[in-house]
Amino acid sequence: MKIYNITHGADMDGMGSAALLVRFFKIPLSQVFFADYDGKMLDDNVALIKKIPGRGNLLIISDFGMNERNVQKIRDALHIFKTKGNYVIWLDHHPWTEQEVEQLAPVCDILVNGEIELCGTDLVYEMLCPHDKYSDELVRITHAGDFVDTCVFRHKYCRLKNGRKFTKPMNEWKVWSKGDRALVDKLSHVIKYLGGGDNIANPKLRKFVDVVAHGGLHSKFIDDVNKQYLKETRPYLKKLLKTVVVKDVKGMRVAIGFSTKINNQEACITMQKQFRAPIAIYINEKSGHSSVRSDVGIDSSAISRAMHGGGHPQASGFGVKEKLTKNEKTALIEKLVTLAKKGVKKEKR
Ligand SMILES: [Mn+2]
Repeated sequence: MKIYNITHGADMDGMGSAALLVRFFKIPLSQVFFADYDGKMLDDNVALIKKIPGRGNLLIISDFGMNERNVQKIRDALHIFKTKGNYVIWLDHHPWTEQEVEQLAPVCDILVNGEIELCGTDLVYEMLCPHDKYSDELVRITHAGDFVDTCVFRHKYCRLKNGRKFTKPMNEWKVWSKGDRALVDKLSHVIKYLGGGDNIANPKLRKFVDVVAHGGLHSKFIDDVNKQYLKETRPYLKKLLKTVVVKDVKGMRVAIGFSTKINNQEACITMQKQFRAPIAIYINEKSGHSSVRSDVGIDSSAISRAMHGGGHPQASGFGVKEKLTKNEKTALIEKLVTLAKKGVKKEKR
């Protein structure tokens, strides 16, 4: 039996999930693949699933969600894989629609989705892995990264133990310190730097998974890549700030900016701070991978959903065409503002 992992390739949650599986189940890196929501990577993963030879294998899909465009493709691939006598465990924490669950549950042996207090790495750790001290720390940091600026401060952390759920107040977990924040930022820089390129077998990301799997959360490798990232992205951060347009939506400032190379989270947080905007939208004008972030209490995910993406109330993403012309950018800004006016909600607290 071989274990394969397809994990979300864009953030630490996906990487943390893969690292735990590599650490505890000794999955060879050649059986770890990265997923993203649109285009080539999704098609390549679908092709991969169909092609996995033999029977009795296990595919674990982690921190990767569903959207309506992908359901049929993935369902068909998993159906072929399962019919050969293989197994599928899909652990996701993003919300799925009922139709998506109905479509995919029959082709999974275990399917978890819509878990709002746990990240993907939490799910992998609690449901599949033994525990050790290093992994506790890895999971704690990954959780903080996935819920950065949102759930970290207001939610209780919740764990599944012996199949039962119980919650512990966040402060008992000491989830957040300045050092944690710096590490979370560093890890997301490194993933940004090593990732991209639409390669589901990206050797650099595999190397990163390997380092993190084997105790390298605080390692020279990560420090060095981070330094390189900071050096190379400084001009792009400047460029971003020059392009920012601020619009008013329901009395709230929305900052929309264009650049490339910068980590999406960092781009949004920088715009939010610099322009005192509760909502920020970053368009990566080269790759098209775009992000929406909003302050706690504001649900901005409708913008991404309307753009055929998805995500959480305070952090979501969508794709746009690569290399937009000036006119297309203006039109995109108008469209985003219209969608924001229609969909952004202040949450009851
Ligand atoms: Mn996640």
